[in-house]
Amino acid sequence: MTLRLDRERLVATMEEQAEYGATEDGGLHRLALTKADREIRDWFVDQLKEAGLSVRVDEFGNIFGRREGINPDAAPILLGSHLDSQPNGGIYDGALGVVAALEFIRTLNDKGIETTRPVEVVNWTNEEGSRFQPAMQGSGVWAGVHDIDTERAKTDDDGVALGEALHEIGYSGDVPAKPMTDYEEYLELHVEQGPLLAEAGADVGVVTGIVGFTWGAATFHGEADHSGPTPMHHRSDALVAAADLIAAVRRIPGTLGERTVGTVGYVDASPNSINVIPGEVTVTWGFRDPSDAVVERAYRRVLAEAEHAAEREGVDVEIEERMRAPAVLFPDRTVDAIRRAAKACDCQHLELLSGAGHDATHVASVCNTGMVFAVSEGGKSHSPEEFTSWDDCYEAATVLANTALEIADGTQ
Ligand code: HGY
Ligand code: MN
Ligand code: MN
Repeated sequence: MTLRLDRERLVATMEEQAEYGATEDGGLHRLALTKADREIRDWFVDQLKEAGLSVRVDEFGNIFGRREGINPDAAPILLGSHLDSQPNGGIYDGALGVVAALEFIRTLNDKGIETTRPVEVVNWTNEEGSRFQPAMQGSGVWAGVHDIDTERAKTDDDGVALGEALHEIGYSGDVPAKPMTDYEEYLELHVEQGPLLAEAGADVGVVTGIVGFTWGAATFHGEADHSGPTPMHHRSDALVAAADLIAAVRRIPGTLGERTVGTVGYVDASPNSINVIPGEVTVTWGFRDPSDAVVERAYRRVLAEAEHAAEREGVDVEIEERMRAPAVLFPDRTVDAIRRAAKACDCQHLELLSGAGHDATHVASVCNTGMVFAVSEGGKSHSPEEFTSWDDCYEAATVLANTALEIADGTQ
């Protein structure tokens, strides 16, 4: 008999969380460690306490809630995702995974279900990697991929250090940011953020793994000068070099793998004045591919292209890789458990690789890990147009819950 959740409560909780950092056009602006992030974190801690969970916050601001099991020594299962958003992002990215985990706990409480294993729920710090890089930062520190002091020293565009911002919002916790015990499984529900489920007419996605990434920035140093009297052959125009690199980032994926993608998402030109030749320009790159070797080739290509662009324009260039995340494949036993739950819930499922990064990338290096995807209508994400119907949210949350119940060895 499959566990059914409280659909109304799931929807109401999703709508409630979407109020924190809400934008006029129905999106979310809830950057990591800002006031809106503090507010949603306070809200989340209240929900955990109301559900009877013990709460702890680690030194990197990751928030955990714990529901005891019949066997307190059994390795817990961990469910969750992230509550920070992109600038002007969507209301489902990350939040659906946290709310679905909460709904699982609330349903266990309603039905008086005791699980053999303890169940923990987590909100990871700074999954998005927009204000501070890298992405999946909190789960990366927790999994031992990143050094906590190095990450706490990272600064945003205004020079604010992450550790300071964490302290400012009151979430620099006292628990070490690392696994306090062995975990049996980590399960994350997330919106697909791509078009495949919708195109296939599937109800849910059974995620087989996540692509690898390289993210970085190239800063071109030219000479700011008057755009009028400076003859063309006297110029060292940082923006012209940056424009060359932007075109190259677009070209590189076509020469690599079928699934290679490349993006320049951030450009900062100074002094950014209509009649000044740009003196300094920073552009970022991001490449992803299912193969780490292809990601490495993309990285080498972008380095070479940046050097050539700088040479052609007679400017200097500084290059900094800000993130390298490995491609991961989830273990069969977890993928099988999610597939079984999808079938038990009578959901048409599609098996797919995630083109987006998730905290599961790093947690997969700590314990068995798997993901369930909910349908992203139109495949849009990281924008207010991000949309998943409540039915699709409910279906995917039910598959997550039934997978978790089986692994937590719940006795109904
Ligand atoms: O970039 C990503 O894939 C994620 O949204 N941080
Ligand atoms: Mn996300
Ligand atoms: Mn995202």
